[in-house]
Amino acid sequence: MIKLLSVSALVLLFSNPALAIDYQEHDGMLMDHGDGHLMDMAGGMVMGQNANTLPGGCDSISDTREITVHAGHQYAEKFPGRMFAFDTQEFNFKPCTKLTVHFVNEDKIRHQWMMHGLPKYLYPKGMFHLEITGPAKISGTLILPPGDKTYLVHCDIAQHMEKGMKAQLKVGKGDGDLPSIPGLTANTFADDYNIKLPGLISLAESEEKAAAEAPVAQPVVKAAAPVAAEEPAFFSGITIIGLAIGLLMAPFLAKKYQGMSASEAIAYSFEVLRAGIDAIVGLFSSLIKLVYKDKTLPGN
Ligand SMILES: [Cu+2]
Repeated sequence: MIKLLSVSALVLLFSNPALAIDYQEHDGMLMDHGDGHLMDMAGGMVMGQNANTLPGGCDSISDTREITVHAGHQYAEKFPGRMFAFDTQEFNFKPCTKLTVHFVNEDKIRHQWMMHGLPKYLYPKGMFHLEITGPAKISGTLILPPGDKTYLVHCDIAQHMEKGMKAQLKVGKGDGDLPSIPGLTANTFADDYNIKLPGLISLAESEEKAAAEAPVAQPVVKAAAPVAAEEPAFFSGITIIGLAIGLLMAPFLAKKYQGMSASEAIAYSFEVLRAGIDAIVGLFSSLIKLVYKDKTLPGN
């Protein structure tokens, strides 16, 4: 019974946040700031709102459409390496369509549905733009221009497009495809997710081997040689001499230090060190005398 209760408690605990998501509705709260720019106190924003003015070349509204676009992390899960996405990557409408977009941001961060390339005489900066901090919904309306053209739709928050929040909207037949649209067009910079770690390691090793075996241009070798020579070896000659002296002295010193206090031991160490240096200096000076004995200049 207790087990059953705890299981139900766990189920409740983990299912509750999913049930509790309450989308804030911004459509009734927006204030019109003119030029199609609408904002509300909760951070919702619409730019390029146009429900009435026909773009040049449109005799009438050809079609009236309403779409709901979801945005969020979960829509990127099917796209390897991507973090954010819309639930739709391609939209298609007739020229001169009156389009209402209901934008649902499911993440607890800010996202945009921003369309570029619209005629600037009608849309400030050529943009139609919905923006909201989620979870929330916001809606806007525009009238699409005439002609066949492909428009970029993306989220302009830093790195969100690069991480996958990118789509294309084709009016009429469009005029081509945009790159790096998740699941639709090839990445501008391709990633390879099929290769496994051991594969990557052997690839790196074979590249290293190939680089080592490859004939290198002569000047590069010449320039690199002195640098390589200056690099200290892990065990230099001095280190080995030091280690040898240390090992030889260790039993002798251990015996000497027995029963000494710390200060006595330090004082004694300095005494030994001084004696050692004296001995080495003496050795060197006698060596120098020996070497230069026969090389005295004539007349001296
Ligand atoms: Cu975003």
